[in-house]
Amino acid sequence: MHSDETNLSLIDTRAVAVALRVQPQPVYEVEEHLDELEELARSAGCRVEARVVQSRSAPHARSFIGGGKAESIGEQARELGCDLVLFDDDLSPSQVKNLEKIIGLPVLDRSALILQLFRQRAKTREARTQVELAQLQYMLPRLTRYWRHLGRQAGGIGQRGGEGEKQLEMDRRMLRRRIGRLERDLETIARTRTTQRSGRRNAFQVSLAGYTNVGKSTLFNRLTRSDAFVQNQLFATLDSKLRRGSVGEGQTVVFADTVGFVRKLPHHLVASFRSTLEEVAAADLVLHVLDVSHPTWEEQQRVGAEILADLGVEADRILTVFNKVDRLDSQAFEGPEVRVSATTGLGIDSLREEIRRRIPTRLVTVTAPSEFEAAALRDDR
Ligand SMILES: Nc1nc2c(ncn2[C@@H]2O[C@H](COP(=O)(O)OP(=O)(O)OP(=O)(O)O)[C@@H](O)[C@H]2O)c(=O)[nH]1
Ligand SMILES: [Mg+2]
Repeated sequence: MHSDETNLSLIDTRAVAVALRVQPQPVYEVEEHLDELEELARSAGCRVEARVVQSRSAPHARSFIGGGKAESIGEQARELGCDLVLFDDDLSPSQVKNLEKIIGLPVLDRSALILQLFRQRAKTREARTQVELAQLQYMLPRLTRYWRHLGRQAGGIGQRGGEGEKQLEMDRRMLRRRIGRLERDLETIARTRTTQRSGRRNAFQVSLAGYTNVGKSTLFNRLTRSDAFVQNQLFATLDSKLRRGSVGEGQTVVFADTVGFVRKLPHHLVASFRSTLEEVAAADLVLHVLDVSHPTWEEQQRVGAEILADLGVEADRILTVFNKVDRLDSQAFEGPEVRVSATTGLGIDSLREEIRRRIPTRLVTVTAPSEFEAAALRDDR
């Protein structure tokens, strides 16, 4: 079996997006999270046709939003010709099953959506293996006949015909086998990576971390004069990329560009991206990049700081970089922080200087004078 057999596709699908507001959560916060869910959906190729916010004092145990509400969402979704219903919060496997039964369409929660988006993006063998593993582990307890509906479009699971429990059991067995295989593959890949990493340890490493779409790859390109993939979409980068860059005064460091963070990052995803994230964490210096033009950048900063703390990155190894300052009027954002614009180049030299200041002296590389400098030195004598 090759990996496409377990693939789903959200490309050209339409959805209703649903959020539960548990009082006293403010309405604007629920709407902001839905904005992001819609953005995640868009990045995966799925258009959100309608939004529903249900207020309750607590989630409904069986159906999360309540049976009556689920029924009306099902009707609305069918009227709008939708293919699926997205939930902003994580649902338990039994909630997914109950909701799908009531709604009559596939139900995806935020984690499932993020996993699907990652699946579409992953390019290198390691990223593909990591994402597929995370997705299958997530799907296994949630597998219902409704997933077929999506699987069909990509030649996915449930293709051998037949309905009912027997078919489901076959699908589950197939997934378990595939999961075992992927786990073994990943171990092999991780061993190779560790060997490669130990060979690189003499250079000062600087990794770029931060919320998705803040401009990490754009900044990476500017610092290393390269051409990593930049796109106004969530999770444009999934594969880490390493490259040397100059920080002035003849010194070079190794920069690492990696996957962005997002709030409510699925637990499985974090586990399978462990080796990628460990590389971020193992750097000598972590640039925590923020998009100061984003309406919720402060919340994104909190999410980023939590993830970095989880990964064991101490505060003194973090340098906060305020990006996209070109979008603000200059007075609006003052302070001693490192403020840059990766697109215009504003503040990049001070950033380089700031990085240089953090390189311990034992690592300062003594480079031979260039021919030009050598000539200048001779002339001096
Ligand atoms: N105005 C402005 N736009 C920027 C700046 N830096 C990046 N962008 C834009 O922001 C968008 C996202 O940039 P990326 O570099 O792909 O962001 P990223 O953090 O690598 O995103 P992911 O890989 O998805 O996590 C692109 O449309 C960039 O052109 C900046 O300094 N100013
Ligand atoms: Mg990127």
